[in-house]
Amino acid sequence: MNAPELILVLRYRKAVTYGFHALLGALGEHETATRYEVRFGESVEETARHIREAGNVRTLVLWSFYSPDAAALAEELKQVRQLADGPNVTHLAGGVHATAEPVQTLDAGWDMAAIGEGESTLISLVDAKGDPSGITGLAYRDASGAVKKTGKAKQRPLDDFPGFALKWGKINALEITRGCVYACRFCQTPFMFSARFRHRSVGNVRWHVDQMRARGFRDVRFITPTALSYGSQTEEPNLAAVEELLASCREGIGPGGRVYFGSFPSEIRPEHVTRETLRLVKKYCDNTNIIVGAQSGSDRVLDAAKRGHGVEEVKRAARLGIEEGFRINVDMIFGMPGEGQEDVDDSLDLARELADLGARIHAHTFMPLPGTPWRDAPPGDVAPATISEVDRLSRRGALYGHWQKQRDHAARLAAAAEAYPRPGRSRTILPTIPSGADVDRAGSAIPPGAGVSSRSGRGGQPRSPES
Ligand code: B12
Ligand code: SF4
Repeated sequence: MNAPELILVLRYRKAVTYGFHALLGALGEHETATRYEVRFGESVEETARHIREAGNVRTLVLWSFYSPDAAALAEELKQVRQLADGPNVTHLAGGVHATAEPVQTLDAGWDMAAIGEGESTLISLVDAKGDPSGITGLAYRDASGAVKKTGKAKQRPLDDFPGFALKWGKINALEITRGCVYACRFCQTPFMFSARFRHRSVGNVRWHVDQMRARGFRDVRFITPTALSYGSQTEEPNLAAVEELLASCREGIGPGGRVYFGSFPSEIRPEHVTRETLRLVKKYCDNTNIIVGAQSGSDRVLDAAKRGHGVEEVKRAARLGIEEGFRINVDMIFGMPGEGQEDVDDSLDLARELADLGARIHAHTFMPLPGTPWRDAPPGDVAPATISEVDRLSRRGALYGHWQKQRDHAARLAAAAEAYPRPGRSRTILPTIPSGADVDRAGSAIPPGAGVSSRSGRGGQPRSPES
């Protein structure tokens, strides 16, 4: 067999695999003249060993991570470089963090950052045997040290590429929807992919399910920003499309197979929870739990975050879900920008009320995530009194989550944002006190455009994080 012209080494971590599997799915179906090999580095040492064993062959080391892990992975990158390096080796980081913060990514030591969707970028790099010239969706430093960005990565229909990597036996939850019409200020999804939904067709989903069944896989799960938005282009669910999808998956996976919808790794927006939607899930799916995104017990905070729903919808969703026999897990974020003590009390009241109903709270500390409108917000913190109440709920088994670890992540992300200011954009979007602004009952200001009863976030058109 001919020697490879290009080696792709994936720094492969179990925590974040879906993005890599989508990339490999695209590559596996792509016909190229380049002779390449793919190797998985499950640790620093294994990654370095693959690089060493590549000898002088052109080697692209691929990294994929979310922002809270960026600092730790920059340390890993240093270790890998100490163990194995050479002029033939290029370290390329992609995914949500590299997209939002390409300059930080380059400064942290990566040779190139991939911005946006990676399928077309990666197959073009493989066709070009690793040479980035003329390939869109990349950022790197030129010979003078200036950052060069090569334009927007191609966004193609989801049906154009498989959702996972059959060729390498890497199968996971299937991405059925990319992008999001909502514009929640703590979330990167609409800014990363676009403020509209792109759905995988039912026929294409069914092809994946058939492939899974043929290989002995029995559980079908979905990646989607909002499960009941499948097939819709607006905020209204398209239940006919959801039913067609679920019926086809149910049939495809066959007896003994299981379909999960509205549970890990996706969730349902509270206002989409109705008896009709719950019964649809019950009819075709196997999940006994549903994840509902609530985020706060304060309407003021929900409006500032542009969630597009209120607290009442959350309570209704939990009640209906429990009445219909589901275990309800409710996501809540503490420490969002502008949150005052009364808002925290409202959130704790909601948490207690939901816990009494039988729901479980998945608690998070607000993190100012790169690529979101609240990237420059202060880190979320939780007062000691709140911590003891949250602890009490968790001892009852009514609350869980990594909210303590997220406080550390939040502080680190805020420091990184300070170190990389975005002139003219930074704090204008936060609930600071402009003159003449409405002042809420807790005395803090309501940001312009985020009035108490407004639903200004609904269907908003977010700007790209780098624009
Ligand atoms: C599924 C998911 C998870 C899963 C991941 C499971 C797994 N094994 O992969 C789990 C539950 C573990 C998870 C955890 C967390 N998550 Co999460 N998660 C998601 C979710 C819902 C989908 C991500 C996904 O897989 N999409 C499908 C794939 C195909 O897309 P992708 O990963 O973006 O990859 C594409 C591109 O980014 C690019 N790409 C990716 N990597 C690379 C690498 C190279 C070399 C190239 C060229 C391109 C490239 O190409 C891919 C194909 O186009 C998103 C929200 C969303 N709807 O997108 C949040 C999201 C990614 N998560 C987020 C966060 C913050 C977290 C947590 C930190 C939260 C927490 N609870 O503490 C944790 C920590 C995880 C960790 N250790 O790093 C944020 C990340 C924002 C940021 N800037 O960091 C997101 C965007 C949600 C949000 N709030 O905005 N998450
Ligand atoms: S509904 Fe909000 S939180 Fe969920 S993916 Fe869309 S923008 Fe993000």
